[in-house]
Amino acid sequence: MRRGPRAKPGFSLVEVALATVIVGGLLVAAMNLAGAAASARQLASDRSRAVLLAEALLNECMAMPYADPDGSATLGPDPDESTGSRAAFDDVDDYDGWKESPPADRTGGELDGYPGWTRECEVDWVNATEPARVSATETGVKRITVTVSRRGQVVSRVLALRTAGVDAAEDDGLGGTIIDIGESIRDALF
Ligand SMILES: [Ca+2]
Ligand SMILES: [Ca+2]
Repeated sequence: MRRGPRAKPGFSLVEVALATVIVGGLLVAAMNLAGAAASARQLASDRSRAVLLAEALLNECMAMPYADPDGSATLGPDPDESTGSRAAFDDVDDYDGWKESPPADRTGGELDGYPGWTRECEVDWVNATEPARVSATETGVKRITVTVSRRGQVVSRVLALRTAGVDAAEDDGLGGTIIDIGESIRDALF
């Protein structure tokens, strides 16, 4: 009795479909991995640029006198100092409420390469022994917080404490401590 012809070896439709699905899945995984690596690189780059931006404004602010030379005792710029740039700022708390997008130099010239970036500053009186506690009145200690964001996401935040005593002691002009914003410090101060 003759047997029918044996099926030729090859791939069935199901096998081909399965292989296509597997290869497709691997491709997607590889692309996701590449995408994640690119995002991580972008994030690292953003973070280092953001820290530089934040520290530049923090240092500029810290170099100012603690108190306004004209005697104004309220936080924030006086009316004649609100010129749209930081050119007329003459004391630490003039930077309170400052917000710029994109970041600019003191005279208002936009910094190249930062479209979509925002830099802002907040200055508060804080308790000398407990800098997490904000005070409504003068304490002799101002806490300066600079935040840099990109497209609405905070990328860097640095802060420092500035005391009135530094001016009296005629320190090196950078009185205070720049505090690196580790998670523990963030928890303690925000
Ligand atoms: Ca002022
Ligand atoms: Ca002021």
